[in-house]
Amino acid sequence: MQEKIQVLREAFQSAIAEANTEEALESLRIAYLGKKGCIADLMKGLRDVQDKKTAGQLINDFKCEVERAITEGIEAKRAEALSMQIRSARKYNPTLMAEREFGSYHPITLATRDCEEVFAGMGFTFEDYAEVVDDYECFEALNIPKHHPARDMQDTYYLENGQLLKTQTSAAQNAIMRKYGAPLRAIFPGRCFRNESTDACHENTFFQMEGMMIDENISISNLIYFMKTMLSEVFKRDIKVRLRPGFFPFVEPGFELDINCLICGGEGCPSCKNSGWLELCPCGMIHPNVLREGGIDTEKYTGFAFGLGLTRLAMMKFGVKDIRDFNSGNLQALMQFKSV
Ligand code: FA5
Repeated sequence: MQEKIQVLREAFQSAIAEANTEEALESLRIAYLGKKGCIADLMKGLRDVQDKKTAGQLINDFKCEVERAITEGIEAKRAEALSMQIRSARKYNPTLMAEREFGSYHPITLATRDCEEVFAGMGFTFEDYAEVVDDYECFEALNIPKHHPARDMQDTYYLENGQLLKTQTSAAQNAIMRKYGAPLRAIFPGRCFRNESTDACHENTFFQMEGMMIDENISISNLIYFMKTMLSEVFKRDIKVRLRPGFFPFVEPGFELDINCLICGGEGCPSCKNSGWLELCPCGMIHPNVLREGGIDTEKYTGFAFGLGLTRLAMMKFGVKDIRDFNSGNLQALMQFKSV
């Protein structure tokens, strides 16, 4: 019996060394431990053996050896398969990335970047400013004292603590003058809030981009040159503009710069309130009171400022007929600008 077991043990050892898969190990289990397997045969042979106890013990030891070797082999194979799975899951798979849907930049972000690029090329710095400001920043520093009728033009959201939601990017003018002094060239885009009834060209939340240039001998011709350059570079084509007098207490003289509506080509449509023109960029020479309030020497320096309606510019640039689409969160509408 001992010799028989030794022959089987050697055969088992070479078979298990070659069993590379869990299936191969399972086949070995059936061949050795199954009902009709080698060990069952050995047990049947016990009938013809005299020292049954010793032989039985030998068979049992061999059976335990086989069981342990097969169980350990299967566990090792399973651990190996699991770690392969984890490794391959971590692998970067470029084909999966290609199938994924990516978001896109908001058209106002795209328009802002275009403007920034144009102004950066003309030596302007780029500033950020708060959305919650106080009465001084938004009005008083801009030559709009309390009870001035010009306040009515901007229906303001006041907070309980007396602060307010910025109605115009001009609210940053004073802080920027105080921060840099003169000479100065800066643009500062920002979100503005007004309690307005909305229509195709009015939103209660919209973007403006303010710009200021302060230096010696700055005149209206500089203002007109910068406005024209900015618009022709942003739109990359000839567009009709008109300049007409406009009143803002913080500029003197003040102008309204309108753009010929690019949605209807000037014929009149809801996007331009049927006038064929869209108010886009009021501007003017900064009022001496405002310069003085910003700590600028008005004997030496003059400057211009403008308040570009960035959301309206994005409407015209991308042919969006209704300004409300920008804040709608309608992904189908916004995703169209993916490849712009
Ligand atoms: C102002 O806000 C002035 N601060 C602009 C300015 C700056 C004048 C510096 C002179 C010097 P106004 O309220 O007109 O002006 O707004 C400026 C531009 O913002 C408008 O021409 C328009 O393009 C845009 N705008 C104003 N209100 C809305 C609105 N409700 N929805 C969308 N765009 C608006």
